[in-house]
Amino acid sequence: MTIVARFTMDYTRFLDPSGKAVAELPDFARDTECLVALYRAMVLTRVFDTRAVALQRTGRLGTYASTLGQEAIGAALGEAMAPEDVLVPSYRETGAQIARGVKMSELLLYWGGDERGSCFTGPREDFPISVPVASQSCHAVGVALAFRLRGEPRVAVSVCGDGATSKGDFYESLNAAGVWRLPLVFLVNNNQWAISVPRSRQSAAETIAQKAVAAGFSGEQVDGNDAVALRAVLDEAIGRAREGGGPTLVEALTYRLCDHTTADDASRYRPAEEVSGHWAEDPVVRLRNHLVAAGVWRKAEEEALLDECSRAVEAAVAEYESLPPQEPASLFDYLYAELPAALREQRESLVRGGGGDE
Ligand SMILES: Cc1ncc(C[n+]2csc(CCOP(=O)(O)OP(=O)(O)O)c2C)c(N)n1
Repeated sequence: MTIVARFTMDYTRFLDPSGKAVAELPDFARDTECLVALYRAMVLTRVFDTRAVALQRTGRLGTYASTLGQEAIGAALGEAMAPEDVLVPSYRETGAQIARGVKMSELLLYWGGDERGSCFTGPREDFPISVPVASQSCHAVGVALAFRLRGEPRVAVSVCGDGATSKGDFYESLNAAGVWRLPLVFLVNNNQWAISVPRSRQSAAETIAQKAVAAGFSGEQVDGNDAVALRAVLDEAIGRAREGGGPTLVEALTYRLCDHTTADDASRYRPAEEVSGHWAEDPVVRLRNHLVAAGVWRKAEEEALLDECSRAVEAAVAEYESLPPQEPASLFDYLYAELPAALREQRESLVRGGGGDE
């Protein structure tokens, strides 16, 4: 017998759950300002998230997919991507979107059911939130192929959950990205649950990262609650993609500390002890402990930051709530360059006040 292939999967962690360094920190992490920037981004995400859930609970937002427990992923991705790169997100990338300049009021508009929330004033070429799971992996392949054809040194990053990696779209995207060696990073937020389906029933593979092996490129795991590890791994994967080294699959191991969305009640399928155990891994507390131990973060800084974040979030809420509602007919305006006849009729009927479907 001849062995024709072997593979290993790396796992990266720099900070343990208490915030203590367990390996020599990467260069960027020796600059405490850089770590403080990561921490600030994580706290802003959490403050926004808490407020968004409260808005939904009081009937001021349609629905919302919280990112509680996954703040390190968004913050690190936001720092690792260059402005000219393109983010092709799922619905749990609030942190990365804010870090890339999507306005919080736009995110609220989106979750309030308003199309204008997907028309970002900041990152104009970033994709809107994708609710169909894994479809955004295919879109990212198209974006990365365009970069390649135009000879632009830009990278596409698609983000999805562990459940999405069971979809054909995901496998097909990996395959195409591998064959064409595209400048593309697949980031998987493995938060252990796809609504009520646990990771163990999602795939028999030992890691999700190893799905890249079958597509001919490298995959790796990273502690998804360690912002330093995420930033280091994503920097490397994005840098490699930019320099022509092809795609990477990064599996970030984390946990969804919240319900799936505000329409879900996770206590019906998830044991309370499982959730409380994972609070010990809280990514925000982990980085804060590290900064406090390094002597660069004190109570005063924390209070000032919370105050600053609350004020920014309240300003976004005020902006969101002050915008007059969208015209109902705009429902027809964003899918087709030219409306097919049947939809044109419906649109006209809606404008006339006939309810749209006579
Ligand atoms: C194509 C498609 N099928 C089914 C759904 C319904 N759905 C919404 S979220 C979800 C689970 C996704 O889980 P995962 O990919 O792990 O992401 P997470 O929500 O945990 O971040 C499903 C099945 C959908 N949105 N799109």
